[in-house]
Amino acid sequence: MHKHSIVRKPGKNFAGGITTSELGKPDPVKALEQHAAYCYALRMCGLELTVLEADERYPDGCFVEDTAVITNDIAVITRPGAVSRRGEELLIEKVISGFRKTVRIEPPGTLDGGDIMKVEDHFYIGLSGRTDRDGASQLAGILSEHGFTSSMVEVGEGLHLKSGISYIGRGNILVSPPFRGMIPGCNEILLAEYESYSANSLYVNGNLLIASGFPLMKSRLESLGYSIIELEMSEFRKMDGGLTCLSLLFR
Ligand code: CIR
Repeated sequence: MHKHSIVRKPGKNFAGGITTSELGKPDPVKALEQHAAYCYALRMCGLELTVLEADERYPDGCFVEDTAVITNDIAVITRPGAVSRRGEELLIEKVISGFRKTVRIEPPGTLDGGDIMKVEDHFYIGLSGRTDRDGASQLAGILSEHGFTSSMVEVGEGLHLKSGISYIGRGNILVSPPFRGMIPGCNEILLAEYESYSANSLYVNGNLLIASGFPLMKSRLESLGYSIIELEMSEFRKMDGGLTCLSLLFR
């Protein structure tokens, strides 16, 4: 069970962040409303929230997932792969150090939290445009000192590992077509190509947060008995972000 969550509101210059999507500019007011709904959903899942104000120096700062990897006894502060995002992790480090001992990914390694997927006690570390082998090896070493196993997987397509795949408990993973077959031993729920964005879903305390607008995956998950909370994510999607990206969750 997760007890706490750290989130950061999107700022006025949210549209100034990095994106590859061609969905147009996000509306910062709408983004703030969608963020408030996200926070409400996390509270409904039983989490206590630390809600940070936007820091206008970092237009991508609401995507806090990328700044840390948190286990029950340690928080690994990342070194974001995008140069414009370096510094976000130091702001988060200050907050997390109230909850956990912290250690850092050291230069020249880079690592984004969006590339880290935990499946029970095993961590998958995606090697992507943001996470390099040095950053991944540093994380693997720290995790192993704390009793966790890990393995590296190549992220061929998309921004991060979790842009195309999410572990949703009960041995199930949501997978968009290019990410098929990457995670052994899990039951793959394969998404239609046109519903690929919905692969980034957030399983938290027995509830599954999904982006609205993906009826096919929603009905499949309902038929599997998941308790679903649907959230409008249009503005975050325009900036290549999804549901997992907006929070750090821990016990
Ligand atoms: C970026 O490109 O860094 C942001 N615009 C989106 C980050 C999304 N984060 C995530 O998937 N964990």
